[in-house]
This record gives sequence, structure tokens and C-alpha cells, in this order.
Amino acid sequence: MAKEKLRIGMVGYGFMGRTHSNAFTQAPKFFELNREPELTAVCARNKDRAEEFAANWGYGSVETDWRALIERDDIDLIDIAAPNNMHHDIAIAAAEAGKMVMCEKPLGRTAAESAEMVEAVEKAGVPNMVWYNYRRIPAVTMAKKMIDEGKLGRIFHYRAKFLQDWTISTDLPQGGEGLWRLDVDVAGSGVTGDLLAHCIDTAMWLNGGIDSVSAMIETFVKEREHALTGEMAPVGIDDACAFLARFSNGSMATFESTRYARGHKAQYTLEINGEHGSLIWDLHDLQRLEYFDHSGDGETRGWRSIHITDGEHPYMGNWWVPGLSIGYAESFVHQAADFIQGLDGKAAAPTFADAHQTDLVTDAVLKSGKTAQWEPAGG
Ligand code: SOE
Repeated sequence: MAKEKLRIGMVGYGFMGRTHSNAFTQAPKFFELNREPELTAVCARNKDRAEEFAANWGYGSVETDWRALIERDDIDLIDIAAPNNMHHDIAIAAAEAGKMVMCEKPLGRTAAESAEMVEAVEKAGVPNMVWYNYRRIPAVTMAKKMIDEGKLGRIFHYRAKFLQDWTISTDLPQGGEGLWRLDVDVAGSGVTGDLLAHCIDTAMWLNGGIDSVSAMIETFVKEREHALTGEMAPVGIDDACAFLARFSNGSMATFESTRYARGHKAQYTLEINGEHGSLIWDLHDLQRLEYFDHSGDGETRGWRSIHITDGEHPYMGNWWVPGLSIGYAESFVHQAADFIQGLDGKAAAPTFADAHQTDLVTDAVLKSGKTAQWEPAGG
């Protein structure tokens, strides 16, 4: 019997438009889903490029105005892969039209924006999710399982960093395609909303809520040409941010992110130290989970490196054969599959409400960077 379709309207065709389109294409090929995702329409302002994108990924049609996309009766789900300043209005309009909504991270440029988005999806009662993909790297999902099973016992420390080096050149303009991440009006913030948001999402998923933060932020390049005006303009984003945090469970944390760590492209690492053991994960070696187990014989005790590629590991039974790795793109495939499975059962996380908690923490971090005080995080 033909499965019910999940008709997708994608807004945006950049890097994230590609990861999401790939996710919806692959998910039904590797996971048992009750609904068949269909790439129904893609929406972007540049019609020629939208048509090229549609042809490449198999979208059935193209729109150039997201409002027209939302008005269509043949769309069930609006997926927002457009720059951050578009998230709020599109998500709210989509929810009000009764569409399911998925949104690229961060949910809002501020927690005030995301609060309104949460209100809209909850009022409309529509399924919703935010693409914090790193939760669904199998080794990270495995860490969650181990923590929930109590393998680490009481948690003392959480440590995360996300390092890149692509904005060091002073010649790089702010604004425009790809570089809107440097324009504070579009992005909302710099590394805090773009990279630390990932670290905070994973951290709160693994280790619970964050109560308070104390941050240090820096903008190394103070002025950049604005791509849209051609004029030099002050840079409003944070180029680097480091903060201390206290979790509700009593553990303490350090977080660091920068786009000025020469040599590091996307080095997201996390470490958790508990009473009975520790875990370390590194995005540059993403199929490995380092585990120290303090139990047992002291003489042979030590760190073990678990290759998270066996069928019994999270998600891996749906892929190749034991020992063969999957990567970054598949974390989005897992998210698409979980979202679709969640439509007929327990809604998959992170929902808009979960992602709003992350925005509350990033707001507090940015505030603390200005006040040089500890700030309540409410996460
Ligand atoms: C920025 O360079 C970026 O692409 C982020 O926007 C993504 O969320 C992150 O996963 C990788 O880096």
C-alpha cells in the first residue's frame, strides 16, 4: 500500500538546504518510515538558481516568495534553511497556516524571537523541530545512552569547544551569501549563536539545564566592508567567546568557540567527567568515543577507544556492516528519520521549546560578555 506522503517545502538552497534535502532523500532508503518524504517545492529569491537546485535534488516545483510557498495546499512541512533573520517570520506564518515546521539552528536570533516561535507552534499544535544535528552523530547518541544508564555516575565536569579559522582575513566582507554569518543583523550573533549553540544544545541534552554563565567575548576585526553596500561598517558579531557555566545538577563547565583558531576547521570536542568514568568525543574523528571506566581491575584500567560502527550502536544497524563509518551528512538523515517517526508517536527532540532553552543560554552568555558578571541562564 502506498504510504502517506510528507510534502516538503524547503526555504533556502545554501549549505543547509543541501544537508536537509539530502536528509529527506536518504532517510526513507535507510529507515523504516510510515510516511514518504516528497521534495515538493523549494523557495529562494533567485529563480534560476532555485530551478537549478530543484533539478539537482528532485524538487517538483519552485517558488520565489516564501509566503506563496506557505499558502500552498500541497505542502505539509515547511523546512527553514534560510539565514537566521528569516527564521522568525517564516516559522510563525507556517505554524499559523497549520504547517509542520522544521528550522535550522539557532531557532531565533534572540530568545525573545524564539519565544514567539514556540508560542506559534504550540498554539497551532503543529509538529516542530530544530536541526541541532550533532546529537545524532552515533557516538554522541551513544554518550547520551551511557550517561542515562548511569555509567559515569555523578557528573562533575563538562567541557566543550568548537574551533574554526575561516574569518581571520580582514579582507573578508560581512553580509551577503555565505558571509551573512558575519553580519549581526542577519545572524543575531557570531560564534555564540552559530557554534556554541551546538555545544549548548548537546550539553543540555547530555547533562541537563544550565543555571548561570560567566563569559568573555571578543571581536578581533572591528570593521569589515559590507557586501551589500560596499562600505566599511562596524562588525557587530562576537568572533570568539569563552564561558564558564554551572549546570542544575551541580556540575561545572567550560565552553570555548572561535573562528580565529588557525588550523582548526570544525573542531567540535566535548568531554564529560563523572564519578565512575569519563567520555571524550571529537567531530574530527566522529565515529570514535573515548571512554574511561574506573570500575574493575586497577592494573588494567585505562582509556578505551570505542569505534561506534557496530550494528548495536545507535543508528548503525541501519547502515553498512560493522566497522564501516558514516559521517556528518548522516546526522541530518537521522534527524529527518526521527522527526518522521515522531509524527506517529513521541515527538522527536529538540523541539522549538527545547531550542528556545538554548537561545536563553546564548542570550545570557552574550549579556555576561558585556556586563562581565555571572548571569542567570534559565536553560
Ligand atoms: C559555520 O561555519 C557552520 O557552518 C555552522 O553554521 C554550522 O552550524 C556548523 O555545524 C558548522 O559550521
